[in-house]
Amino acid sequence: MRRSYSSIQKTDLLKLASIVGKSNLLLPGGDGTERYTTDWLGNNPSPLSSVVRPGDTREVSEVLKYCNFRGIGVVPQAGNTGLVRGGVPSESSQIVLSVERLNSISHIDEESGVVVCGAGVVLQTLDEALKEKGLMAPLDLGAKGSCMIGGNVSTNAGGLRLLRYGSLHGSVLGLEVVLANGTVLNMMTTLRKDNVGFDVKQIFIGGEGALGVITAVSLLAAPRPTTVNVSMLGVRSFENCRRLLRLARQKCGEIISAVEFSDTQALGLAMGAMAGFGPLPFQSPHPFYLFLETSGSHSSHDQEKLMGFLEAAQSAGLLEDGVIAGDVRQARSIWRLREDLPVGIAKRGKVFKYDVSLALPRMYSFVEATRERLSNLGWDAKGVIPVGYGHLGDGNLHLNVSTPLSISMPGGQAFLSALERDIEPWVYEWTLKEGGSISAEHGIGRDKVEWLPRAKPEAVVLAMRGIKELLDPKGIMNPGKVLSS
Ligand code: FAD
Ligand code: 2HG
Ligand code: ZN
Repeated sequence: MRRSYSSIQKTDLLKLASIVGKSNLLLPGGDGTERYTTDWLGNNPSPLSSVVRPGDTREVSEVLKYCNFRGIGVVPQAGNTGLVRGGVPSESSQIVLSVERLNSISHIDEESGVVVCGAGVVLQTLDEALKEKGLMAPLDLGAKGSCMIGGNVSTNAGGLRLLRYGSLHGSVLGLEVVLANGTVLNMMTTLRKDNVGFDVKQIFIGGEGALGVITAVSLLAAPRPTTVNVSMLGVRSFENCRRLLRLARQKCGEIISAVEFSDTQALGLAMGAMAGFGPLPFQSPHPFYLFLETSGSHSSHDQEKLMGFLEAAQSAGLLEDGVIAGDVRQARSIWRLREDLPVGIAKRGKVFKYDVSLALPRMYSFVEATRERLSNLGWDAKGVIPVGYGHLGDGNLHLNVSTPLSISMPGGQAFLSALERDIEPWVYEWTLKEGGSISAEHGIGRDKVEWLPRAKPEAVVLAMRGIKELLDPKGIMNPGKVLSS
């Protein structure tokens, strides 16, 4: 059953302005709403939506209470770097609720490593504040300069170091959440252990704004490593990347903090499209690249282990070439080659993105199968290039299908629609047939709503709907995302 939502009247805007202050209600046309209604990939489904920017939990509660009463759809937004159209409105009858003003870090406890902060703190800002106390955010991603902790928790973001520090389901200790009717759930514990009843906060971690607005977070930070080694290895085949991962686990297990990979096509596309991307630190290209980071507290111990791994890898014939960063600047430029891949690839033209978990032996087969399919259908001759990269250590592949066109170019719309029909539903069917996940870390958002019921058992989807109905009976929270209404 499709719900109906109220259209927004002038009286609604006056009421919202009275809650958050006139300057924190942005109206389309002149107030700069575009950066809130357009997502990172350039999708702008509802340019006419207004934006409300509450300054504290009480204001969030007042806004939601009013919108719930009026039946106005609310789209929570943090840094707006999401990749599945979850944080932008799909209709002008929805408003964006930005948490960007909830940006204070209230407390960092050096002894326990717990940090308490607002949902609008930018991840990189949080990490820099933690650094001063010898601590580190337990997650890291390429979007760290813009994404915010509230958005990270709401998407259960994975990123580059999940392999070492685990998911946010483990490192988030407490949350403050405002429900659709304005009720504030205070679950802001800073305790490591708390088994008093159900752990209700968990449903908001990865809740994608469909159940409530996260306003504050208490997070267990990690001790900041004092020795970090970053290396980039040239590898002949994906099979050898897997062998190297296994060997790295054997030889450097406890100090590994990231194992990422990219195929040569992904790096080639980014280098071709983005000025300043690269060059590669090798004489000649290799079919695959592995990015391996170790982190610890004893430099000679870590280096000895890393060298042991590299020597074993060389003797086993698994390595074509390799570099180890000699200083922080070199480490940074190696990491940029991996972290900026989405940025570089997006500069070429429209990209279709698929974020899947697959068993390692089948992970790269997905890219190969897509390449074969699109080539058989003649798309390679039209400049369509499927590439693969991602979080090898977590079994999370990012298949990106890059095109030379954007939607606004002449013929772009027809070209891209026809291509999309040849990619989807095939990619999702392939992933599900292999027992994989159609969303490893980016979420469902708007992009995969139709696929969620096929990716989970019916009884589980019903339980999800029951939770949604209980917490948001009028369906105002992020309408049309995660679960169809
Ligand atoms: P937004 O984009 O603003 O929102 C994301 C979702 O959360 C939306 O559904 C929104 O409604 C909801 N939401 C936001 N704030 C709240 C809140 N306070 N309460 C309730 N719901 C809320 N993701 C990864 O997992 N791993 C990566 O390695 C990674 N790398 C990236 C690299 C680049 C260059 C880019 C552009 C994106 C990357 N992402 C990655 C995707 C994205 O950065 C993450 O999903 C991130 O966690 C989103 O945070 P945000 O603050 O931008 O959230
Ligand atoms: C990454 O790991 C991000 O770089 C983005 O999750 C992946 O853009 C993508 O497909
Ligand atoms: Zn990723």
